[in-house]
Amino acid sequence: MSAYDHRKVEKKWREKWEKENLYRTPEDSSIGPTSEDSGKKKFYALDMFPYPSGDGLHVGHPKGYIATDVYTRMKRMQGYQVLHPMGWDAFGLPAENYAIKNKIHPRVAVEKNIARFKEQLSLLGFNYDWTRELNTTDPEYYRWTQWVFLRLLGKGLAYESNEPINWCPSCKTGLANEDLDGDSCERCGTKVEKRPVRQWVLKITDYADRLLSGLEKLDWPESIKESQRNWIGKSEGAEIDFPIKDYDKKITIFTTRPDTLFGATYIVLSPEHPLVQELKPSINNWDEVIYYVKIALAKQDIDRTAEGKEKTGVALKGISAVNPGTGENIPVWIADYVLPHYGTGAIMAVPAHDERDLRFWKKYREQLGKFSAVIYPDGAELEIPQIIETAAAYTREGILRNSAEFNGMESGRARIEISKKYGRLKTAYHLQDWIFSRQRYWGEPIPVIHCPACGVVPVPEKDLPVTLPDVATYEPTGTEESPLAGISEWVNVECPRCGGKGKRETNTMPQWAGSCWYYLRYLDPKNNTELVNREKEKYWLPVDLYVGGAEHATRHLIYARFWHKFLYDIGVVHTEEPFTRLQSVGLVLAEDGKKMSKRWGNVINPDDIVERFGADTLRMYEMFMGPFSQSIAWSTDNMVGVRRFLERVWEYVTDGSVSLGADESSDEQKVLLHKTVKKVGDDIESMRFNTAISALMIYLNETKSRKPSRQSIEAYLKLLAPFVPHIADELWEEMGHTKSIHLESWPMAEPRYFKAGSVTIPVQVDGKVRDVMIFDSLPTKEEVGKKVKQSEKILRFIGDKKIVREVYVEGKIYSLVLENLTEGS
Ligand code: ANZ
Ligand code: ZN
Repeated sequence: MSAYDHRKVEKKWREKWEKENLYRTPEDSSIGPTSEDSGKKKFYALDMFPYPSGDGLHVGHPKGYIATDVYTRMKRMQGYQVLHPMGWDAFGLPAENYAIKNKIHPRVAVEKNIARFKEQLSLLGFNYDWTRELNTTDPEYYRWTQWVFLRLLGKGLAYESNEPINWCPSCKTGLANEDLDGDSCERCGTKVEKRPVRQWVLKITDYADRLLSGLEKLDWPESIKESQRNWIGKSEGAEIDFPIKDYDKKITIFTTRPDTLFGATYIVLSPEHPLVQELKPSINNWDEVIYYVKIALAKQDIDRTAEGKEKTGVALKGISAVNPGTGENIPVWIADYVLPHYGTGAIMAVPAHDERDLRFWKKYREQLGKFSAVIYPDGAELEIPQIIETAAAYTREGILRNSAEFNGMESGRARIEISKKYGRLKTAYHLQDWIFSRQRYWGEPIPVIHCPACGVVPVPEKDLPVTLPDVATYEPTGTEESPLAGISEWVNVECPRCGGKGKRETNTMPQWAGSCWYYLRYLDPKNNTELVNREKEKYWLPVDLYVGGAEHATRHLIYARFWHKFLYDIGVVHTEEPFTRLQSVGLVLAEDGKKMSKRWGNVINPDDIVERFGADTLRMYEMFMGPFSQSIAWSTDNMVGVRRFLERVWEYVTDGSVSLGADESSDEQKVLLHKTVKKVGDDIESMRFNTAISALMIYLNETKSRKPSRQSIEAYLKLLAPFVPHIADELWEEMGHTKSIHLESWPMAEPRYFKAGSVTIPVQVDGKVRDVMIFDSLPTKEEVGKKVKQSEKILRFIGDKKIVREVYVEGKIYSLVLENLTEGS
């Protein structure tokens, strides 16, 4: 047979698979009682769908897609009903900024980019069911995104707010906290400002606790779970009320250390705290106060709270509060390190037991008076002068002193007792509600109408989708209004409630909206009466394997879990979590070790690699590079090594030496084959693709010189098929099969060789392995020795010689040393 020509082979099989719809998942697999597939177990593998950017794919992008492709191909061969879909996440800033830069309508740009992405992906031989392809910018898709918004609105989980938000002066839009990189816009790097802008907000905080506890059951990388925990930031503490002297008002503070109440020396409010305005008549230094407030408002949270930054503040002169424990009057301050959105936006400061409070006290000590320590380490003393001098507060737990009836109590109990007497136990979350509107064109219109008489009126469901109109300029206006505001025919509508003159909401949804629920739409992409059919949802959910980049650890993966839990609450889905198992993909770095980017000129285009070396080589190489979740630099040399391996496979199968008769493999060959079957299956299952491929390479090396049996070659090709689907199908056909190898069943590692816990012990004679013994469980030296003496192979090597030593390394190896006639003589 001719040499391996990847161009010919790959084109042939791609066309054939497409013509035969090899990878189409039946629509009614679960629900049609007549469907022959109805009883099959399902496997739903999901890739994080891409933004179709204008640059096309580089070789790093498909790494995750190759992994799910390998995985699902194996699952299909193992008899599962597989769902492996793909689509496009095409709303949002990246697509819009690209369109603006290149002066084309975003819709046109997106269409063009999708066509390009799809063409590139199709070269890689993926088993996607393209009949389920979806696009978040398709009105038939975003109709349901809008539908979910209306449901959230109906349940009081979407609301309008006018508080200052993050504003990117370059992208000219508001941003959620999650969209910041420190104090800068994550998209363009511009430092963001605080601006009060009318915006829509989703009450994700109502789900904080469930988002946290739900993590426990998930098979996700620990690092991603940890980022979510940190992002949610749950803190158990208490709220305590401090009366304001001569006012019928109180200040409620949040603290994680209510046990330190008797040491609270002053109160600090955030500059935004509403009490600041309310107390104005009694504040003697109002000019100074208002000046400080103004400056604080312009700052980013991160600049206000950063570790190293010096903390500043201003006393509210004329105001004092009463420490409810000691009954003493204490000063009230404002300081920008106290954030308005956390806890109650007010704190009690305890210099003896909190580092930050101590540093602040040292700075303003003349105005803040004396403080005392109230928590003591068991059996030890604390000296205030020493605390001040070393700036080392005692922040640990201990025994209470100077705390009236709580003296002698331990911190743990005091926390509860003091909270009960002076306030209440309270849990706080750092997570904030999700700023859900953008002042941009390219997003889902928010489906509400503002009516002067009725207020906010939801667009009736029957009128969905509210489609994006065409505009002359889609560039941001910078006026806190989206470009949609300029299209009066679109904006001015009848109020659905009173028939009066209403105006459409002109803000659009953030780019994360469409990806909050897309995995549901794949199950039922053409349904135009509901988001997803209940039976299909029941069959396919949850997603069994979700693969994508770790950069989505907080945003996408928190938002999608939030929407899913909401959809669960309103009965659309039956599982509490969408993604059971998550696997992150490591980056493919450029050959120079840098991130692949147009900026560095180090991008490798998959089309070129496919053309020169073949998609199978590219696929196998990317899975072979190293541990899947690690970032690893591309190496053309190593890729060429993989190509050579495939050439050797080609020769091995096509060189005419295959024995077509009965299986003549020796026991040793069988052990190797079954070991390989077991290893490759287990490794794919746990996404250790690199070691699966090594096992396939070792197998070929060790069997190449022998005459292969038909059974063993067939099994071997099946193991290769998920990685290199084109060449595998070609060689399969070459062996006389007419049905695609991808519809064959996965080889079994025979229990005879691979009982659970089975042990193989190589046996050496004078340092060379001559046989392998198989046991059901860990054998003793006697058991191995007995079997060794029955092995014909071993006996042949022993011949007439005497055995001088037998060494057994438990579970590893058994060695015989024979009498050496020349030794020592
Ligand atoms: C008194 C106290 C005494 C505190 C002490 C700590 C140690 P986490 O762990 O993040 O929940 N705090 C409360 N609200 C705040 C806000 N809006 N901005 C800035 N700081 C705030 O931190 C909780 C602690 O951070 C609270 O407990 C409070 O200081 C401060 F020995 O109260 B603590
Ligand atoms: Zn109205």
